[in-house]
Amino acid sequence: MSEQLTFYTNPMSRGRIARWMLEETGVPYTTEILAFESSMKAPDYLAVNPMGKVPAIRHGKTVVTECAAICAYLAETFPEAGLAPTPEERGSYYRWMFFAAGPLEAAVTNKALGFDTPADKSRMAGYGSFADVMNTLEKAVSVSPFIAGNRFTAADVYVGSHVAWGLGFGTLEKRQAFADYVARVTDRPAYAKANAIDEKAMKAMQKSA
Ligand SMILES: N[C@@H](CCC(=O)N[C@@H](CS)C(=O)NCC(=O)O)C(=O)O
Repeated sequence: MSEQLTFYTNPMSRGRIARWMLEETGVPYTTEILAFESSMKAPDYLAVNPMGKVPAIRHGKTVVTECAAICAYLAETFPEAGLAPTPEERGSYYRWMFFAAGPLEAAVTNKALGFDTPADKSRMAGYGSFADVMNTLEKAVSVSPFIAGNRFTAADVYVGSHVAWGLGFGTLEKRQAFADYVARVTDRPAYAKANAIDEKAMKAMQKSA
């Protein structure tokens, strides 16, 4: 019997990245929607993720937090979905997934908070500067149709989510290469389905608030 898969999320969060990945795998899962500042900080959930943040998944006895790790875990655990990298894709797959989880996330967050690395201190910052990150990301999404090569992988769920959210919220520079990449990676039934589920959940939460 397959193991129980539980998804902890809030529809107004990065949980949407994990939802998209779950829908890409096509495996059944149950969802627990948590409220910021209440159930997300309650002992039951802190036992799952001591950070008190979403998303998280529990698969049997295995807990995975961090969107990038959830994407990679699901791709490897459900290889029939075809979203894990081939040996040829593996380098770019991990390179850009980690780049998005580290330098990109940090640069975008700091910029949104009004901080950019002083030019004489960029050596100390893992992401260098916001400009370095934007230019590098533009090259990464332009050399091949997908981030790891010629086909869609779990790395596109993660990197594509960052780029789509960044363009949507205005935290990423508006560049044609970013918009083209988002159009390529989001043109998928699982993306539409995941968003429809979260939009519905979000409206239900807002109605009951
Ligand atoms: N590094 C984490 C970030 C998770 C995160 O920051 N989630 C936010 C929502 S987008 C959250 O749960 N915030 C609630 C809080 O910090 O109280 C990941 O990639 O999964």
